[in-house]
Amino acid sequence: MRKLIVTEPIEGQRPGTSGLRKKVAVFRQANYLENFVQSIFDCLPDRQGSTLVVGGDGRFYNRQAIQVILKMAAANGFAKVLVGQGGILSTPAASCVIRKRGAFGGVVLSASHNPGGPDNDFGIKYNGTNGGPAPEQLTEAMFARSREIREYAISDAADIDLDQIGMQSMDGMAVEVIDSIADYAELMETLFDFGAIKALLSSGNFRICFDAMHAVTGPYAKAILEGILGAPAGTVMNGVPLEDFGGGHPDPNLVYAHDLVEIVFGPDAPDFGAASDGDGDRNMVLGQRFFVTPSDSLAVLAANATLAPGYAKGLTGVARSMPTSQAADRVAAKLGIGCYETPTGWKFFGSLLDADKATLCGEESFGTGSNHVREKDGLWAVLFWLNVLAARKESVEAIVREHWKTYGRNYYSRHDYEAVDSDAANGLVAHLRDQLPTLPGKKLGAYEVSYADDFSYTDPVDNSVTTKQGIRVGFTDGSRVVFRLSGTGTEGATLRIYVEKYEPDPAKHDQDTQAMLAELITIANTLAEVKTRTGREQPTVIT
Ligand code: VG1
Ligand code: CO
Repeated sequence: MRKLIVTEPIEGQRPGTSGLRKKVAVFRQANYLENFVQSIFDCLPDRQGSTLVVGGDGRFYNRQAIQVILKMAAANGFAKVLVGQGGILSTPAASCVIRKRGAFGGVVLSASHNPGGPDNDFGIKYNGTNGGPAPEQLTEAMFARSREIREYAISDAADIDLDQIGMQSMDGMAVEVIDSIADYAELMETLFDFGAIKALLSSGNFRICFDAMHAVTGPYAKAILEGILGAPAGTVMNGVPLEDFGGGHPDPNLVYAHDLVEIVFGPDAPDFGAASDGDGDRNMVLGQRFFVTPSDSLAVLAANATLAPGYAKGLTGVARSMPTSQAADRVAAKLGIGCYETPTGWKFFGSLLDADKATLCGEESFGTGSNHVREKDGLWAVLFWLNVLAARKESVEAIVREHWKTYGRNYYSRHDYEAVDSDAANGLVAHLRDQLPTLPGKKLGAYEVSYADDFSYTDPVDNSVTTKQGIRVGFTDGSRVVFRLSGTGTEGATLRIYVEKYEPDPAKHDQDTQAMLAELITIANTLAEVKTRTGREQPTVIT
């Protein structure tokens, strides 16, 4: 039976870079989840009689939240919900299912790379009919709704059996529990040369290792890499999703994917290593004792895209988030295709992909994707690399080094200062903003400032404007430093400083990244008064 429950607005339900993320304890407060879900539904007036997709990354509270969402969907007029078996859908798989099944939208439960478990993080976001994250105007409308909500609708029906594939019913609404992997695996097969990848993996002289970090990609990677593509059992490590990701940060970078890093930089290193994050949308790609930066990965995939059947016709354009290095821009220029610079977060790529202005998109934060879905996609990136390796029959390192020779190398690093005092972080950004008008033309060490601004973006498709997306200081030689505050953290503020230096000379392509960037890092720290304002001597994480 449908019930209306009286509630009060709860503070702080503004979605960030990728949905609403809070500590589990916050989500478990009375009415917290219900208020936000009703705020989502209230912003979707056309939902009556439509189909919703629901699934998550399997972290702690996933199953309970899904039962609540199903009951609220039943009471809010949805005709049908498709839910991943066990409540599992990786973020790219959720996007795939929404598109393939023509659903109205989807609710994705994930805090992505943030740690999980009772004392850690949970998250929720809404994806639209195109399979992509709700755009800013919609997430802002949901937030506005959360501030005036007075009641929510929920069914008092019994829980659904999430493990039983097939049709069930809840208060007149159909609930179909679907295989979490099948639709996604089928899509991958249409994009890549599975025959060539299979031949490579079974050739006996190519070894790979995939670290699922105890997160959602485990079953997907096992089914596709070990199942369909015939990689040896054990290729996928940490492959069983755990509610707390084994206590780690499910964030695929050189710091947190340490199990994999030890193997890939060890004495018996495989030819290829990869990892993905909590919800399966990020990827890290490694060759034998060789790290590929995410910005380079986007550029290399763009340059080699036609080797994969799904992209054989070429790309219409590439898009990257503003802090991502400009390596992809050089490929786009050479290919004579469009190149777009968007604010951080996948929601800004949606309109470009829908309008076919961009085919590939990427972010420096280990995110790469294409128009096959409307989310970044970790396992897709891994398969793309394997397709390129199978076609070129060269090592990862050889391919990247040749890329640098052709296009020059963009040395790149990001320094994060996590859980900084929020007032101090806001003060730091305000101080940078104040300096902007005085910077152009100024000499800072060996560098001369050519422009300094607070990044503002006008979407070329719908003309929506998004302001204050990060402070950029560009130098006359093409180097850049960028500053912004994270929109995914749940504790204080996280300051991110992105540093990039372009080096055309192949004789200088073998340097240590931090050493190459040392002077720019000092300039950035001085401009932002990082030590005095944050009280920190060193970044928490360097990627
Ligand atoms: C971070 C990354 C951003 C990414 C976002 C979501 O956001 O910088 O590039 O899109 O996480 O990724 P922020 O605001 O903390 O810098 V995921 O894999 O956490 O959904
Ligand atoms: Co993620």
